[in-house]
Amino acid sequence: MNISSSKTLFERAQQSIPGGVNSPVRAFKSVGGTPVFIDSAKGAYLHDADGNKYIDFINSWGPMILGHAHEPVIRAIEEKAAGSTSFGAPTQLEIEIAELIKKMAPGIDLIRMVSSGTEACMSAIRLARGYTGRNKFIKFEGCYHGHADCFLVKAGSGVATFNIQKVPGVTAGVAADTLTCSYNDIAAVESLVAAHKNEIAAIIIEPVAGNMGCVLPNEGYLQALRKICDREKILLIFDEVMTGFRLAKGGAQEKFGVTADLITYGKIIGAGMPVGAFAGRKEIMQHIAPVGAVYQAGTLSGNPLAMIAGYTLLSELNAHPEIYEELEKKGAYLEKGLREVLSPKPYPFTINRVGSMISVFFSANEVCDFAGATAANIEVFNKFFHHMLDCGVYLPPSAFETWFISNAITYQDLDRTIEAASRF
Ligand code: KE4
Repeated sequence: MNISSSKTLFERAQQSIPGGVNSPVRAFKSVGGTPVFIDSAKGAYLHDADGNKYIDFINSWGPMILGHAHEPVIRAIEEKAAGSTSFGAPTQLEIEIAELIKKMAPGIDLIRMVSSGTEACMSAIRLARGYTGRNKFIKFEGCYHGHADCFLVKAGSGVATFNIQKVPGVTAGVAADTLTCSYNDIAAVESLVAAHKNEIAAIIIEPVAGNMGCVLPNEGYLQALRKICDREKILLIFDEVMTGFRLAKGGAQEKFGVTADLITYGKIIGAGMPVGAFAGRKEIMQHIAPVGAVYQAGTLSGNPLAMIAGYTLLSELNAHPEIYEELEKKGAYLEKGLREVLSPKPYPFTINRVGSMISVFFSANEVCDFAGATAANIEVFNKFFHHMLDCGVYLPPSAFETWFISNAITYQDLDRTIEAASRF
């Protein structure tokens, strides 16, 4: 493919932006090569600065569940923008999206909007600490909850992609309150809880991990975490920034039948506009200012453009639950096709999938935690990534990221993706 414009733009970008990108994982640093600069997108397709067209399996890292430039969302933003982009004052629309989310997802009495998943997760940890009076929390190796200091300990996503063992700038003091153990190992959680009796405010988890590639919870794992939290009076926080409104209307809580104490959202609830949120029962959420003393704030929290975009997308998902069945069928079709065409290849592989979240690991073993993900053959993944990109299929540029399927993708697109993989 001719990507000369992207090459020129990347050179230029690096003169003014660190690494030429505004988020590290976009830089193709781990897969190598030049990141393609995107000019526009519509439905399931991206168009880069050289006019190349790609089938998109990043979908802005999750938000574009109904595809790019989804007509109703674009129209809603255009209309709303005419009335200004932000007021910094309360609006009826914020009530409407809050009431809609309460209708769609379990376990929510109150929800606070913020502007990113990082803000949502860091606020949820502060609230858990303020509510319990405890300082420590447990996160899982390979899980990513945004770039707040306290989360940058054995984190996934870009931290794993670049194998950053210790992030400079994160102080020992902050890291000391972050306890970690491997995903899917309930005994490890029990040991941490025993060693830090009455010190742990929360356990935060991606109920389906997407930031070490797609990794599923073992049967009963989430339920076991729920039991430990109930027994130890620890708050269970589901980070549903990726899974929320993607795995089901009620996200992972609905899919796995486990209700968390706090839930964080992002991505889909903004339909590609900057939105995050944290939510939960009133007895916890009412500790948030201005009702309680746990301070949290944001200039653009709940701004009308982001709210109307999210409200429009969520309304469609709420009204058409059949979308989730369609996404499941498309995910299963892609998984089946990839298994068929990759089997005769010289590289062992395994595929993890939940609904429209899927990952291919070049490993002979099952991948159920970060150790398994890092043991996979990254070099082969990087070759696969570039092969697929040259075939017009845009996968996440890291072995430690899940792919996202949008409902705008057609079975013809899926066949083209499978055919491209058959030529690897
Ligand atoms: P943001 O601050 O990037 O909006 O959300 C942080 C976050 C929190 N929780 C989960 C489960 C997430 O996946 C994320 C962000 N996801 C990454 C993709 N792995 C964003 C992509 C990027 O960092 O550029």
